[in-house]
Amino acid sequence: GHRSAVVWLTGLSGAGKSTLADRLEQCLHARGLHTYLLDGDLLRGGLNADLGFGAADRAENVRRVGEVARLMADAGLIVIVALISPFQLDRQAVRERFAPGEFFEVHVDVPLAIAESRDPKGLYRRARAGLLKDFTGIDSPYEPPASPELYLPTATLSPDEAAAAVFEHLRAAGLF
Ligand code: GGZ
Repeated sequence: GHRSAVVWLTGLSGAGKSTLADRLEQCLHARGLHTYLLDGDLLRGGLNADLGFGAADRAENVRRVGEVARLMADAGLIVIVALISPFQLDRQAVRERFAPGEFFEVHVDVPLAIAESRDPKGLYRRARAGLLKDFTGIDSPYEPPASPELYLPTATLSPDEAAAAVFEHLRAAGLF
């Protein structure tokens, strides 16, 4: 058996959250651990299809995903969340729904210029052109975590290295 937990990946679009989340989930599955991945980009097609990208809608997005993560942790899962979650206050409110040692905030950090140069969906290009409003890092702020459980600079870490760092952190914390 293993303890339940939430691994909350926060960072810019293009920082590598979804890739890291996928690799981490593979690592955990390989060890027989039970997980569920909540990816912001995918949830916005269903559970959060009614929400946009203004500050109030992002707050509701983060709150809702936090509550779903709470339920899944109650069911005994290791929940991986990949959400930009740009506002310190919203992330703090989610943290308070969990016990100490149950919530792991991971700052997936990349310089804006690198995230922008990746731009796999052309979103930064559209935001720069003024075609996409309220885009994080362009005309909407990202507030970095003051004291995350883990800091991962993904400009200098490969996805596998980043996933291994999270895996080792969870093991060192006694999760499994
Ligand atoms: C930020 C946006 C925006 C705006 C669309 N700002 O990297 P992606 O493309 O594939 O995934 C991002 C996703 C962000 O959704 P989140 O639910 O994680 O955001 S938040 O936690 O702030 O509520 C991005 C895409 O949606 N996307 N428009 N304006 N990202």
